[in-house]
Amino acid sequence: MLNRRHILTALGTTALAALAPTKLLAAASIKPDDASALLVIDVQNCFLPGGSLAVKEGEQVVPVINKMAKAFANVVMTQDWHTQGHVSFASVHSGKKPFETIDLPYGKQVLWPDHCVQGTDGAALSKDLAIPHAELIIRKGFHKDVDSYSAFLEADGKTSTGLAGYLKGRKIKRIFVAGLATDFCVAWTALDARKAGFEVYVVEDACRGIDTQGSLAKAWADMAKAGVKRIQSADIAVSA
Ligand code: VGL
Ligand code: ZN
Repeated sequence: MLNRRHILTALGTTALAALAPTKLLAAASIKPDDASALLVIDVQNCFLPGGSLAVKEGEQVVPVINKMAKAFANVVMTQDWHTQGHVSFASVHSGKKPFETIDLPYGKQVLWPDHCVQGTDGAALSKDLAIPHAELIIRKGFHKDVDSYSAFLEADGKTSTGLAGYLKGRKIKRIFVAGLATDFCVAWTALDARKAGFEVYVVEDACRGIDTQGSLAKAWADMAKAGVKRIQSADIAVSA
């Protein structure tokens, strides 16, 4: 005869047995294919500890990205690449301090400390990135009077970097976005990738944010609304 305790134990075991394989599968359920590309956004010295616009815990994305990149046949990296005296620098607007905003012809612009000036050490990619198979490095923000958080479109909303054309030419359909910073270059890139018709995943633990004036929560809300999928690096299968 089964008493109440036996029945509960039996149920418990069944429930566990049923859960375990599902959980294991869910742990790495996304397998990048040849139509997938990883976009590694702005993992540059200026955004890392000691940099002029250091993102909190920014260095923690590097090992996560290096590991994840092994799952991708296609990897593209970006570099924020500003002129000296770039319009996004607070230092060129008298009386303005970093993290304040101004109105520019193309809209509202957050002002930043000088960062990622072309050819400087701060603009270099982190030496700890280990992605030798990355096939393209795209630079952005190189027009003095226009910023470009997005890897696809400059902040005027119309000047293309050419990245969508490149990816479409390579028959890429799915974009996975990682890097710095979640609420600026990662989010703007993910949103523009959606607008360009790609399926888009942002890998949360492979990104870190700046979070000024509620920007991080807003970025995640905007991305959710646009159909960007929020995933973790453990969701991606890295085959042996
Ligand atoms: C970025 C602020 C200014 C970024 C670039 O990479 O997210 N943020 N320039
Ligand atoms: Zn910048």
